[in-house]
Amino acid sequence: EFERDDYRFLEELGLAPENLGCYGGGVWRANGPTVTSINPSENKPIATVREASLEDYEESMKACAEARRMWMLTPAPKRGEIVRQIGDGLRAKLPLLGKLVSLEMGKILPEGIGEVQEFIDMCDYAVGLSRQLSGSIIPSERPKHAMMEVWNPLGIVGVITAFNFPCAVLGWNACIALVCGNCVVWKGAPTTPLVTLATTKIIVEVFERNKLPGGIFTCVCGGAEIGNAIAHDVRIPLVSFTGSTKVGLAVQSIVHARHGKTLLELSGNNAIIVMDDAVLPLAVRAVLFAAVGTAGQRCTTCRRLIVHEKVYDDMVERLLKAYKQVKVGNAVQENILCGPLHSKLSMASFEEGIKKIKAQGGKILTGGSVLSGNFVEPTLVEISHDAEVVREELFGPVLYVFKIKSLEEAIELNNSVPQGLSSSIFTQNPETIFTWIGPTGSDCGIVNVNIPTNGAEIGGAFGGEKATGGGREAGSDSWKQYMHRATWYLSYSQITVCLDFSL
Ligand code: UN1
Repeated sequence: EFERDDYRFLEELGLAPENLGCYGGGVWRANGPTVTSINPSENKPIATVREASLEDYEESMKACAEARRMWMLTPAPKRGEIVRQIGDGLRAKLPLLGKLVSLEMGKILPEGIGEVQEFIDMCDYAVGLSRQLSGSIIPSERPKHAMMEVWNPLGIVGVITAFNFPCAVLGWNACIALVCGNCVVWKGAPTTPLVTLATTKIIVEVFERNKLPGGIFTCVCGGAEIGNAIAHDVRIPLVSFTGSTKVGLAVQSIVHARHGKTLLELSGNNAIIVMDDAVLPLAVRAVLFAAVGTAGQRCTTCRRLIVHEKVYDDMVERLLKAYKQVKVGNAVQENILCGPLHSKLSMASFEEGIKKIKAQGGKILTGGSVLSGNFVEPTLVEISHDAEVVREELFGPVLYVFKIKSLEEAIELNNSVPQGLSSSIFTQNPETIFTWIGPTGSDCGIVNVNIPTNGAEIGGAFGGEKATGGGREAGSDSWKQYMHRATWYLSYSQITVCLDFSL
């Protein structure tokens, strides 16, 4: 039993002060080291989780490999029905799980709830998709021959997620992977194990109720050792990884060396351009939400603001006013706009980042300091666009502001960083808009007009180019990455037509 009253809701999510962090083959077990989950708003422990050992991982993977065949042969719409029930399970626990996301990750409550809602939406999306995993019939050039393209499951998909979206990112991957006929092996972030366990409990309850093999969904709490095991595991044809560019690159090289596939969602360094014809009040609100929301810990967070010289002073002044009104505080409390940074590690990189900014000639317009605990001031910085620090992803509420003279200059700046996730322009001019979204415009995976860089919907394909990794998750045709394409050629003629050697 939890001693603190405000942690007692965790019992309704199946959590206890001490928990086992590995679910494999329908069994909870764990023999690895114990980690303590910390509430970043207070820097106090919530509960402990015993992580998976490599032996636990191996046991779980055996059960997963056994379940694989049965799940691949289950008709896709039947798999969709299971995902529909997972959505119902999440709906029933929405307020509680949302609160846990907020408590353990440190994002504000509406965002915690929003994250679980995104998972529910993904379930609905995947249910429909389960009846639309269509292939195609392609005209054959040979008489009495048919050519078809069909999609089959890969078998097992590994999903490694990050602390900043501890619940929704599993949803983007698992909902699609499951309806596509794959078993899922999930490693959540080491600092958000309670969200991992609570989410797993909701999912596996559905498999158990439907008397399906427990190996279809596996959860392994752990750190780099488990991540490494997943990357090396030849039983896992696809590894979907969300995290930093550096770790993503390492995962990619391990998986590719064994001819596996990867789906990478790596660092972003997203810019908003404000042109001289922009509706400024709209732009200010968008920038505030994109740069300060989630305390700057989304991969889609706006980190660079590129403003036309004609509206530069006005825009900066309005922003400074808006920044002063931001309430920073305990994430689960009401009316807070900016919660804490997630961990001591995040705090260290914020402080390190501010030092670098100052050393590289950055001028802090507002913020720049630690308030107390894990709370930092939302920060606005004027700095030269070629300062080294601008090329890196500082995972906190720090925004760099630049002045430009033309659209060409703005696009060049937008595209000048290694990352290529999200981008946005504020303008009312159709020519500017179509240049921005066209071939010589933004080089990012997400190209917005008059809305923030964050807040992407699940119906579209989510992901980015260059150092962001090139993967696309959630909607559109992202599902194809979770399947193997087979091209079928069939002859229905008695005569051998293949003697034509020109083919
Ligand atoms: C992330 O930060 O890892 O566009 C993903 C957004 C969200 C996804 C963010 N839908 O802000």
